[in-house]
Amino acid sequence: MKRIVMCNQAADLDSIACCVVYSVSCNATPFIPIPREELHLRREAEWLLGECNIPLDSITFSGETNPAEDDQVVLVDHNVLPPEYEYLAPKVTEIIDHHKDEFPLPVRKTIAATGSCASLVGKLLMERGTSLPPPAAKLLLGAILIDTRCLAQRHPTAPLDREVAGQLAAVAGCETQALYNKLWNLKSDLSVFTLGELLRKDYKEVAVCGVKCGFCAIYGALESISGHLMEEAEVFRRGRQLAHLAIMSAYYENDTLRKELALLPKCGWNDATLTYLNDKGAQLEPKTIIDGIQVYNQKNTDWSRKQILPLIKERI
Ligand SMILES: [Mn+2]
Repeated sequence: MKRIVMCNQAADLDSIACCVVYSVSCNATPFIPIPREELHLRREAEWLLGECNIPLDSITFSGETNPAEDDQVVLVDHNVLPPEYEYLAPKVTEIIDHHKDEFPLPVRKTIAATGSCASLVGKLLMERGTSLPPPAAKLLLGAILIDTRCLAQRHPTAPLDREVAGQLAAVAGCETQALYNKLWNLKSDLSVFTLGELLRKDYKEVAVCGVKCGFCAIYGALESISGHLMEEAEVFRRGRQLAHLAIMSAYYENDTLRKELALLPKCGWNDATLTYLNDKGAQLEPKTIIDGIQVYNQKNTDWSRKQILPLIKERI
């Protein structure tokens, strides 16, 4: 019986932590669907894996395995398979996730609206009486802290995130604020990346009837990023044969959370989609034009890609 635990295509710290920890508990291979050489773009994840003594050669990346040969697939931190892995749907046996449930088949599902999927994985393993070694607890804890901005009293932190983080911190024996500060500094320092790397760093893609739409999430104001946004984004879009590309940014300005959204290329679809998103509650307002790209201020900052992506998908 060959089994993989697959993390989501953005491969953020939450996803990687859930994938690595849960795969050990169910005797499966952790599968991260990005090229191995792109792990270094997730500096906080790379650092925490090392800190928790997780050997990188115990993890499988895209191009290193053929998931078609596996018998069972467990999905963590996502329930919509990326277009190139859609064929795996009949092999999915279990899903642990905190995104809107869009998986059409009746499999074992643990899905709840927590800030971090790692909270659900941690809870599940502790409920099952699985002994969590301190490094595994630390890996999950780090993911929860990053996703909830150190358990901040605002969306998306849920009571379960706090409860599980407390239990994991006790097992890991580590100080949460110090761990968060280290991870946050690694995650928020974008100066080491090119614009092309920033577009690839936290990327998801959906397809409807062969029409592909990409979605880049960037930490930092789009205006503050050096490089020609339109040129780089168009190279990125054409390289992946995307009909549409959405770029979302999030950042703090004097402790106030700001979010921006831009849609490419310029076409009538954009206007209709923006109207649709606003009808649903996104509160998008024109903000500025960067390199010919209209950037919108997303005043509903409670919404992240988790909410926007399924709505955009409805519009493809
Ligand atoms: Mn997640």
